[in-house]
Amino acid sequence: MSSDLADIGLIGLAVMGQNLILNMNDKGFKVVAYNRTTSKVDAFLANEAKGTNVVGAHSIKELVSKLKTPRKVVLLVQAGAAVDSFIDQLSAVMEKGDIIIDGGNSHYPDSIRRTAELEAKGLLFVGSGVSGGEEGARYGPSMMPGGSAAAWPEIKEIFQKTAAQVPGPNGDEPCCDWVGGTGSGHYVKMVHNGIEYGDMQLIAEAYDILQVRGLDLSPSEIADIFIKWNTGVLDSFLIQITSEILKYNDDDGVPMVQKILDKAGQKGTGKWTAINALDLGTPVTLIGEAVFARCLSAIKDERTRASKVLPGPEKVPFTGDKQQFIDDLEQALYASKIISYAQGYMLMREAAKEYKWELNNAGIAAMWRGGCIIKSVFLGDITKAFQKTPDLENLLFDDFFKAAIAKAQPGWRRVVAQATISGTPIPCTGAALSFFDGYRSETVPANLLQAQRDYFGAHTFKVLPGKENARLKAGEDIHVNWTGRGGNISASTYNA
Ligand code: 2AM
Repeated sequence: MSSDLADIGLIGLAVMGQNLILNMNDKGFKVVAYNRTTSKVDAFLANEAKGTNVVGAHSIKELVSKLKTPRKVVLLVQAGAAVDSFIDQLSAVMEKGDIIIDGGNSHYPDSIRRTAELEAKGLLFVGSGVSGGEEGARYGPSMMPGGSAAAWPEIKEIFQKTAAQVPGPNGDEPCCDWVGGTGSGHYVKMVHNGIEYGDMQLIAEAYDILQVRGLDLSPSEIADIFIKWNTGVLDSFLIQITSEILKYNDDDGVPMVQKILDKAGQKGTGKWTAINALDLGTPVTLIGEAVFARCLSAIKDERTRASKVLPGPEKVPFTGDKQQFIDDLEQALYASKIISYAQGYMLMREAAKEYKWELNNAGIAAMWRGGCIIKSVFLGDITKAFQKTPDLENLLFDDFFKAAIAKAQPGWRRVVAQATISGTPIPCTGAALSFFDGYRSETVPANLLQAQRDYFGAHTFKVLPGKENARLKAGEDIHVNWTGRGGNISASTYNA
């Protein structure tokens, strides 16, 4: 009898859920399917799941009764109230040690709360980012599980076999590993999406530099450049699809990309990443700029009015060495991408401190190597960097990336300069270079900011080591009476 029991249950028969079930079935696992609207269970069994080992359930009780212990149920339902509703229903009939996995697009604070609530009842909870869309779910997504650590050995085999596989030195490696503690799976998925915003915007900027305002190349010519780049350090899914997009023509032969309204949408995960970066005080400038670039794109009517009244530089045909400039641009894109991932890891490092996670840094990059939108060869190099030095302070300190940035730097600067002169907006490429220049600076002009703050608000400052004297004492909060007028009171005692 027990051999008839299923390995895992899944609730939520939208396309993602259906595809994940079929994927798990292909990998040899027996899955029970359930959905709020139970007619979808019957329809699924009669159609997509016909001839498979998938079984159906028409109630939560039936679903739970058909599972091996410890029971494992994946939720792939709309984020928010639906997740809480199913967690309530499941926890009423599940037993100690059973596992609920939320594979939807939940915001990580919800996953932190749910883990605590379920662990208090003796159940285990895993919040798992699942990336790769419908195609990924069907043939191998990137899966980022985190939460109750005791759940991992129980779900590891199913998750790692269901996930995308990428070739490694010792055979195929799954794009799924344990991320860390409660909420970290959905957190890392959120950062992944933020990084995706950055990668896309960087590619869009390179395209813009190559088109009318820069080298004046056609979409098809730009596609050829991207095809070549896709064989080098930029080898990635996004570069590949961009080349395919740029080659795609409408029925009249006009490139489709030239007919698409330049207003970008967004669903919110990039914004969440940027907000979290602000909350944690971490300079994740590139993702922030990528989100704002979409916001700026969205005010098309206002931009159209501005374009009529705010002149830019005269268009001057590019006279330099075109191939050199294209090579420079490749390096600028690569260097900016390194900065973006370095910033993403800085954020995850801060979050790990804040939420008391021990994050699997090498594993995170490894999970993103396949199955998801940001998959790339480059992520293999990040995996190696963190395998070599698990507590690497910053990706930019790794020898490989240090050398890569050093090599890219001259071209990167030429591209930023050229784009600035020609009036081409490069919010992310430019922000990346400014961040790099700030990060590598022992001295930044924050001394002046502190002086200004002290001048107008008596906010005090600390003395620079080596410059102490009787007036400027080490370790003290110092206030100077800059004008000779008013009092000597500091902002800690005086709130104007
Ligand atoms: P449905 O088919 O019964 O609408 C994606 O929308 C998935 O989330 C679907 O399986 C959908 O179930 C489910 N879902 C959305 N909102 C829900 C809710 N409030 N309660 C239960 N399931 C919900």
